[in-house]
Amino acid sequence: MSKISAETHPLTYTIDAARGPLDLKGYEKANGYAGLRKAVKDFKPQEVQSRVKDANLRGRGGAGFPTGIKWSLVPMGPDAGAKYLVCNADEMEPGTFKDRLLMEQAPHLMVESMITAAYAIGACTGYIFLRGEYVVAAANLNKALAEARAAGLLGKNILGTGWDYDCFVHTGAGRYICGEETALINSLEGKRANPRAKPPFPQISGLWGRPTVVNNVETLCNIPSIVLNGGDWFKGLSQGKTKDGGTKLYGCSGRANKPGCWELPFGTTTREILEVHAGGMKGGKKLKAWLPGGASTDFLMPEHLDLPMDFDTISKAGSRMGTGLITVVAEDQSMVSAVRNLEEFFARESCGWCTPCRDGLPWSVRILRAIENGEGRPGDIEKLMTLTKQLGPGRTFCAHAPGAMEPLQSAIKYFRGEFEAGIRGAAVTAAPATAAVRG
Ligand code: L3W
Repeated sequence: MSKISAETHPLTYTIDAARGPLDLKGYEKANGYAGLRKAVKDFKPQEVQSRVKDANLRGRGGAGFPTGIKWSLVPMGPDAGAKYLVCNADEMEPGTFKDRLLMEQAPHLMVESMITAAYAIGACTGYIFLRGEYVVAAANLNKALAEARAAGLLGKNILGTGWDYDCFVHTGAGRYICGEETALINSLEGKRANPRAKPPFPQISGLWGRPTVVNNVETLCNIPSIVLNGGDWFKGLSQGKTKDGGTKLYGCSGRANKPGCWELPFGTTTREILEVHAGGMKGGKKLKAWLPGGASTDFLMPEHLDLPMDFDTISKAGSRMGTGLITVVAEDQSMVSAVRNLEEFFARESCGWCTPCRDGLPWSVRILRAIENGEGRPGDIEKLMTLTKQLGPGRTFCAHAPGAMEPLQSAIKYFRGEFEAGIRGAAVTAAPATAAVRG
């Protein structure tokens, strides 16, 4: 990896700088709060929005929606009334741990980002909706918020602007579905975490029915340096590897030698992530398949390793980049077992609000368990394929079940032979791919 500097690795630089003292003093020494100070001194809120739009910052939570466009949908002006900024820090996607690192190791970056983004949309209150198990992050963030409050960076008349804003940590009670933005909003309101129908999008009607922006941790943490350095600088960080700008916290887990998370130019290839940063496959095994970013994406194959990891390229290859933290499966691992494990997770985490998701996911688990034990019945693969359609996009309230069907449909597509082996009564064994590679 090239030398870490604020100009080339804005997130890692801050993490490294904060690693000594996590406190306000240490953060300010590393140019902390300079982005916020510049925003309130040099720019009107809409000008901060324009800067973020120029940077073409796309959401890092999994969907890649342009942040500047999301913000521009929020009503502005003196009569706009109460507005909220919510940070989606309910990081629970299997294999995804990038936001935890940011919040634990650079809590003031999160706080500065929550203030700067709130200034841009004119929010009166911010909430960091934090995964309940992230106790170290909660402690560090609460300490950083208290320090910022004491320094006049939060509260009344922030930095003499006349603008009042405060920000709070709200810890979740442990449900994956709270990462879906409208379920998160219901949970924040004290209701059961069922997703709401969209539209209306939260930017128009969100928390307490008021305009609300929900952004991911990593997305927000890019804001201060974009304000400081501008959109062209941000776009240049991807070094021409892709048309999307910036760096990305990519990662790797599964059967790799050195699982981890690294800030790299957007559009870095998976081969580089796996072979250079994660040290290759454990025990010299061959790579069998990989998930690009969390469990709710389609498996890709070794033939896809040289594609740039960006939203559009990975979509064209038949999957989604998602969170960009890959999970690798080795040649001797069973795809049926891998998928059964993932579907168990999704079935357990369904909120139960709509029937296809509530009943369809446990059904897929029962069939997969039978196949895994060599007790599958003729027609089971077809039943699974039907489920992937019936739980697919447009059939459910939110993206939970359609996301859950992605690893299943792609595993059957590429490794149908392994599923068939479980139906004939044979024990499940790892087998080579049986389908042609897409894209
Ligand atoms: C205004 C429109 N706003 C979309 C906004 C929307 C939201 C953002 C993305 O799921 C996926 C999911 C996971 N006018 C808009 C609009 N927006 N159209 O854009 O919206 P959307 O619906 O595309 O996605 P989503 O429902 O937010 C995100 C997948 O990412 N994922 C990652 C999961 C990550 C975690 C985690 O722990 N960090 O769970 C991985 O693949 O499955 O499909 O703000 O309001 N017309």
